[in-house]
Amino acid sequence: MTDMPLRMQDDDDQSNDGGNETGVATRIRTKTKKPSLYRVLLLNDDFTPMEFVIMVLEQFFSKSQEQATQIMLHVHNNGVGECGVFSYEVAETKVTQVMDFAQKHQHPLQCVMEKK
Ligand code: TYC
Repeated sequence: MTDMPLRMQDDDDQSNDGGNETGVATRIRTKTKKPSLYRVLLLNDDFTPMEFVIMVLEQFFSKSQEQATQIMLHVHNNGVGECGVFSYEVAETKVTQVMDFAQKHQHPLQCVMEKK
């Protein structure tokens, strides 16, 4: 989509400028930007307990016990798996929450984000 053309405000020429159009030029921006989306991923490791990963998926990604178990097993078997898709700010918050929680419990669980 293209911007609207320049438009003169105050172009009624009451300003004694002899038609010089000294009004303020304004541009109406009509472009809208869709926010970019980011996948939040969990990475497999050999040490983080399966139950802990399930808890992370339930607590931070609002997954049911069944969904959480499926995602955890997918990560366990494939090395990586998707927890959800979010705006940049939300994805960044999720990654920080998971990494802080894992560190607090001394598990090496890794959580990353990637642009879709
Ligand atoms: N591989 C881990 C185990 O056997 C379980 C695990 C699953 C770890 C998913 C991390 O993101 C992960 N205990």
